[in-house]
Amino acid sequence: MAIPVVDFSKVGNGASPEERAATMALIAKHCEEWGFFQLVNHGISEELLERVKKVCTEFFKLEREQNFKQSPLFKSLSDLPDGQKLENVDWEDVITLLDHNEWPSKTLGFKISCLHFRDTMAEYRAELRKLAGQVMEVMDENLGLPKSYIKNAFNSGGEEAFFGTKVSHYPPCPKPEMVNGLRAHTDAGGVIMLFQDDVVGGLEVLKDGEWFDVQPMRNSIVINTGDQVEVLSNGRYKSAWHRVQAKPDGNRRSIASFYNPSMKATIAPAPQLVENGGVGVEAFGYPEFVFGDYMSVYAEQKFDPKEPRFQAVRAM
Ligand SMILES: O=C(O)CCC(=O)C(=O)O
Ligand SMILES: [Fe+2]
Repeated sequence: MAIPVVDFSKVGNGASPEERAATMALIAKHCEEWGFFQLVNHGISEELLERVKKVCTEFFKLEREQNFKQSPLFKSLSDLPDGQKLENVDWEDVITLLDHNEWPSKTLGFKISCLHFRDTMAEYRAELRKLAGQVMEVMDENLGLPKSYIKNAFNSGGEEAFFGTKVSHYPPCPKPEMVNGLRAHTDAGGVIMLFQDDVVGGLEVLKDGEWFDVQPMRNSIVINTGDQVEVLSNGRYKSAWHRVQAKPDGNRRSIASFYNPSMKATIAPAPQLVENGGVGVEAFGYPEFVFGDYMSVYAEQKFDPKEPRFQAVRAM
């Protein structure tokens, strides 16, 4: 079974009321049952997406590939005796783009290709930030929350929401059974938008105790919800476990954009979603906390179950 696909144009202005209602209901169901779905007709131009793929591939080849091949990780894997598995590492090359770090200028010279990378990724990030806003509004509506509820919660605490983009490559792995591409985890933050490789698969999501492929689909955007949406929705939208398998062939490109609360934002279940609102959220399991505190716990426990993280942050 493949993960669900949603035509996002059917929630937009051009859709009939019936089409819109049906698509909104589907998105609600996918958020509740999967925590993962793919958007097509999401409004981001094919031309931009093609450029993003090109500059990211070029960037990896020019700036990263050689280092990866010379990394201690590469050597550890080739030295590892058969039958063993490398623990606590991921077969992944990562750079992260932020608002004030649109490109990792410290590591790069002023090559033309890098300028293309920076400009294209800035354009892409602006589009993805808009898409995050639209997806959050759909979730507000489906959860019966006022418009912009989730966005305002993430932007609380006197700081703007965090918006980061992780550009990953999972190079072909000579011994894929001996290392993970990316170990299983749930995402800490809010709404995650993934532009994954058209061809090379490897991403899997856990549903009802079974792992499912997140099937590559040309120029689609995969949406998943993180731990903070689980808390805000009072458990209606659970963050799903996912992982990436290392693969023997092909270099998998995957660009994950995270729309997360600001570090100072206070996160708690929306009062509208807590039954018998007067009793207090503690009784229902999800704590109220500052997101920065959650992140300090997550930094130590990313690859562990989320429930102890909720417990830890409750005690802070
Ligand atoms: O690379 C991928 O496809 C998934 C990345 C991911 O799950 C993450 O960075 O949290
Ligand atoms: Fe993730």
